[in-house]
Amino acid sequence: MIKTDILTEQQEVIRAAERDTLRELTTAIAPLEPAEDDIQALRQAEADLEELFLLVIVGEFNAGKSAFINALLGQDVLPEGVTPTTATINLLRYGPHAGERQADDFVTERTYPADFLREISIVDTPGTNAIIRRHEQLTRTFVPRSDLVLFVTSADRPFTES
Ligand SMILES: Nc1nc2c(ncn2[C@@H]2O[C@H](COP(=O)(O)OP(=O)(O)OP(=O)(O)O)[C@@H](O)[C@H]2O)c(=O)[nH]1
Ligand SMILES: [Mg+2]
Repeated sequence: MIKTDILTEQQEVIRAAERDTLRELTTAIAPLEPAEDDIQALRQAEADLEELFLLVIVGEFNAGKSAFINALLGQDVLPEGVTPTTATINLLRYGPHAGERQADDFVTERTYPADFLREISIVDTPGTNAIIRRHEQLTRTFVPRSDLVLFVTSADRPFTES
């Protein structure tokens, strides 16, 4: 588990207890042959405890979402560009080395050794008006789990339809 400065010792204890409860529940329901969705929900709840704070960045393509994240981290972690650049959802979390892994067709998992990421994982998303529309995954998987959603818009075109 990644140690954070955000939680107090007592809150860490509660988090550990909650994780144990989820594991017990997973074991307890196993003989009942639960649906895959239910098992997945428990696994996700456990994973969400690890990833305490999830910041999701959304907005149109070319709005500067990736640039915003790079500025936040003070390093060029994510590719930026004038054409639709971010093609998949990028889940960025702390790791001792910079790394990238294609989790599935829609999600790229990246690690980066920035201290900021020890406390907060960041989700960079493809622009909402890009040609390829793959927002279902985002709306279904990441927005409900997020603690903060930041909408980035360009001062050039602040109130477009999308
Ligand atoms: N002048 C200026 N350029 C910026 C700013 N923010 C981003 N850019 C540039 O605008 C372009 C688009 O930025 P990105 O960060 O790639 O935009 P994005 O929202 O991630 O775009 P997609 O990944 O395509 O959805 C890049 O060339 C950036 O370097 C800004 O505040 N000022
Ligand atoms: Mg981008």
